[in-house]
Amino acid sequence: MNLEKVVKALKSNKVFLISAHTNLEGDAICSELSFARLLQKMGKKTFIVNTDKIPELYNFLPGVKSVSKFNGILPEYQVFCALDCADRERLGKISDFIERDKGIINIDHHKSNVNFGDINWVMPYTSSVCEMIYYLFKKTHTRIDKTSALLLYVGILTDTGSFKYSNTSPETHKIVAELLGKGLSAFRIYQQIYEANPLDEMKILSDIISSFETDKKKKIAWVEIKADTLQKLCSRIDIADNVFDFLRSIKGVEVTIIFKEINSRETKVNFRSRGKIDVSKFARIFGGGGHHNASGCNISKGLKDARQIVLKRLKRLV
Ligand SMILES: [Mn+2]
Repeated sequence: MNLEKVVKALKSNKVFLISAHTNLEGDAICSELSFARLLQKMGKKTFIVNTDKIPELYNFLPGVKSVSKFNGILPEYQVFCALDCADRERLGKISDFIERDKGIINIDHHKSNVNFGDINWVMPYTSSVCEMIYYLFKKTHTRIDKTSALLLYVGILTDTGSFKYSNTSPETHKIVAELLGKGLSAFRIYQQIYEANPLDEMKILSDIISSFETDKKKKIAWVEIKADTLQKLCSRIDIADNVFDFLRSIKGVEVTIIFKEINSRETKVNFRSRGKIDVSKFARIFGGGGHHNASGCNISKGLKDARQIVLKRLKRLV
């Protein structure tokens, strides 16, 4: 199994460079931090470098200061580890700087993963990469201390939408029970992540939510967010999580979408499905990817054109 190959590579090398996808979120950050802690416990040297900056929301996580934003130069390393990335492009700019003669370990749970590494450990039906890092702790017989437990917990919590998405399994709950047993407070962690939103951003969020639209059949619900609105939102609040939580609660809606205007020629599109439609497959039509129930893509069109193209194709499926 590829887990064994990963363990072997970890044991036989000394210096690891860890990175994750652009638009960092809970699972990406927490899997990096917990993976680095595991490696350090194994006596290894680690660097965490990402194309993007960590959102303010996650500043409370232990070890977050050890994470750097890519500045064009990579530290000396032996093995590159990509976490939570379905393909190299998801790494962003940093992917152009990975040295060819060095190995890549690809650890991911996206169904659309293209196995771009030299070692590919991909578990598509796992809640999160953090759940996979938990398995790595177990496989290497490394003790999970309270800090590692917190990191793994936050990654699993956020990637399962607080244990409500379809990627939540009995196994996930067993793991989480063990992690909480290390002395974590589920209540306090929830408050830190979900109940500390700044008032001004909540007002913007409520404007975005109240602007939602649906198709005639009421199977698709979406919002559009203009570039200037996006700029007003600092990184303290996860807009996608909040908008999708609202839209998906509408009875009968199969697919929910957020169209984000990057500029007049580019739109970022995120999809969530209730299960009938494989939005990973749908996003791939536009060069994107993701999971069966959560995916995204970038379309080289303005907001209005992108919306029309996507809805036209999607209406045929719902
Ligand atoms: Mn993930």
